Amino acid sequence: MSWKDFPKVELHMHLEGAAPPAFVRGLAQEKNIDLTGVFDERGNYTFRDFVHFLQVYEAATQVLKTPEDYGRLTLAVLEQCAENGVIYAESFLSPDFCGGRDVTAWKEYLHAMQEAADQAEAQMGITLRGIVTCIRHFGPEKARETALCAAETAGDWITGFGMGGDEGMGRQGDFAWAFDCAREAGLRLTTHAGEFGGPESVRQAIEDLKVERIGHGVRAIEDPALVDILAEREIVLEVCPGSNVVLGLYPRFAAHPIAKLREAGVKVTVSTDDPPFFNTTMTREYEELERAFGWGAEDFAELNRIAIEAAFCDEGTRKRIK
Ligand code: ES4
Ligand code: ZN
Repeated sequence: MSWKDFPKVELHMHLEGAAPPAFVRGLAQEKNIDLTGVFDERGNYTFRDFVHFLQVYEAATQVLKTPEDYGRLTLAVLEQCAENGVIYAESFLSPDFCGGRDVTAWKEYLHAMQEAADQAEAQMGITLRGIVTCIRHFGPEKARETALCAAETAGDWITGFGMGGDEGMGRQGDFAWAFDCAREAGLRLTTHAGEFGGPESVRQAIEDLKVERIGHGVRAIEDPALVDILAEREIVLEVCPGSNVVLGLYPRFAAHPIAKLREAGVKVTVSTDDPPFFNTTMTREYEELERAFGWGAEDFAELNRIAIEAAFCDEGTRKRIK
């Protein structure tokens, strides 16, 4: 069957990373910005490996200069999500690219994104919440400024704080100040761990940052005692299988540990990460999971129930999307 219209909840998506290539090219043309190296001859994003992916990603964000650009981006992304049956999404938002972590500028960008999200909700019935994210390879000091932006705008719409970027740089615990600051502002916490870092990075995320969800986390499978900890503490994994396959963690969907983690009692959910970069959509993730593991409507409904319970939103919103 086609999973396109099956209602879906997605917890792990990067807003700039979800920018449709045609949208980015359009803005580049309007502003006369040279994007050599960002796209291949077929017009898709192109990169060699994870670190190069992060560079291309940053290069593509050059076209996003103003709050208005971010409003347009939000609308373009939510259109794609809604077309794939997504009814509720959480997106990582980066003050680093939105005014360079200046609180006043950040509020303007945020306002534009929220207005676009309100419009998408009215027109397409999709609900968005924002997770402010710091970028690990920019270092702990910038993460601190990012956390202050997050704390200043914490509320009904900015509901979480997270960290992405190069997991090879520093340790999770180097960023504890930022996560403590965000927690004190009432924000819910997640961090990328166990993607390029091994199981130790997942342990550090839990112990040093005290997050309740983990972006990816899939390499916990290499440490059975850690898998038990994740299951016991009900730490939710935001698993992005298509992203992991394209970035070479696993050679194909059938080799991905999501099914084993789920069988071990870990709460797993499914997301796209940076959909056009990884040639994916939520529909495609479901199709591949069906093909690899024989998952069907009951399995996907269960993943969505877990995602709704783990969503960083208030109870009223949770009831509405149930
Ligand atoms: C990421 Cl900082 C960032 N942006 C987009 N995708 C990512 N994956 C890991 N870190
Ligand atoms: Zn990610």
